[in-house]
This record gives sequence, C-alpha cells and structure tokens, in this order.
Amino acid sequence: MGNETVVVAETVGSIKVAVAVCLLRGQNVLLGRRRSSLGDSTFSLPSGHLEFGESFQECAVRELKEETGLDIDKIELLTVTNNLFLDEAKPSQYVAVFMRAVLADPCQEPHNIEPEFCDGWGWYEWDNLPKPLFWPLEKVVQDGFNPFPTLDSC
Ligand code: IPR
Ligand code: MG
Repeated sequence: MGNETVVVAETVGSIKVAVAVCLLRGQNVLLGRRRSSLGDSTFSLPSGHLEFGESFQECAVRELKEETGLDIDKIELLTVTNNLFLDEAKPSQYVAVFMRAVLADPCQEPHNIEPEFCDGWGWYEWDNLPKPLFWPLEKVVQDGFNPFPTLDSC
C-alpha cells in the first residue's frame, strides 16, 4: 500500500462489508430501532459486520442469534448495495449484502439481546414500513426492492 493510500485510509476509515437480513414472517419483516452513532433512532434490519472467513449465510445466522436470539433457515442472497456515509465524523463505506431468511421455528419470538444497540424488535408489514428507515434500507426500498418471493408465472 502506498503512503497516500495509508493517509486516506486513516482519514476516512476503511471499506466494510455488512450483512443485513430480511427475516420474513407472513407479510412482515423484522426491524429494530438502532442505538448507534450510525443511523441512530432509525429502523433497521438485523445486520452486522462480516467477519474474516465467514460466508454471507454464516454471518446472517450469527448476527440474528447475537441480536435477536432467533434461529433462521432458508437463507438466500438478494442484492448488494454500496453505501457511503460521508456525513459521519469519520466517513465510512459499507458494502451491504441483503439476504432473506425465515424463522427456523415459526413460534419463536425475537428478544432484544443487545439493548445498548437497539430499542427492541418488531414485525412490520413491508407495505407499511415505519419511519425513518436506516438509510441503506431506505435506499433499496426507494429503488423498488422487495424481499418477498414472487410466485412463478408459469
Ligand atoms: P454490528 O456488527 O455492530 O451489528 O453492525 P451494524 O448493525 O451497525 O451493521 C452495519 C450495517 C451496515 C449496512 C451499515
Ligand atoms: Mg447490528
């Protein structure tokens, strides 16, 4: 890495990869209100940083367990977005990997395992999402993203 690159990395932070999970139950999706310097008080999917050596699916399973206590199943990759947070004290860039999943046991309920990072979890209809949404989620919603499987037409 050249000296200029090192200086830039120290000033603006590094590029990170995060996995966000659309956990589907009926027509609802699980959201929690963030307690974080990034997107404080906005509604967000369960999400977190990809750790070294993890697959996207493994990261989704781990983050759901850590943040909600839930076990998930049928984990699929949906889309990837590139998110620049330029207004932060230390600007950052996140590649957000959006997955979808369902509950391994449909009777399970989410628990707020990390109350320092989240006000609590709730189920919300996709067509009536709460506001404000965490910006990476708001952006895909505005672009027409829908995590629910479509019925095959033939
Ligand atoms: P952690 O790993 O703290 O759960 O990360 P997060 O919930 O802040 O995830 C970052 C999400 C991306 C999309 C900015
Ligand atoms: Mg998180």
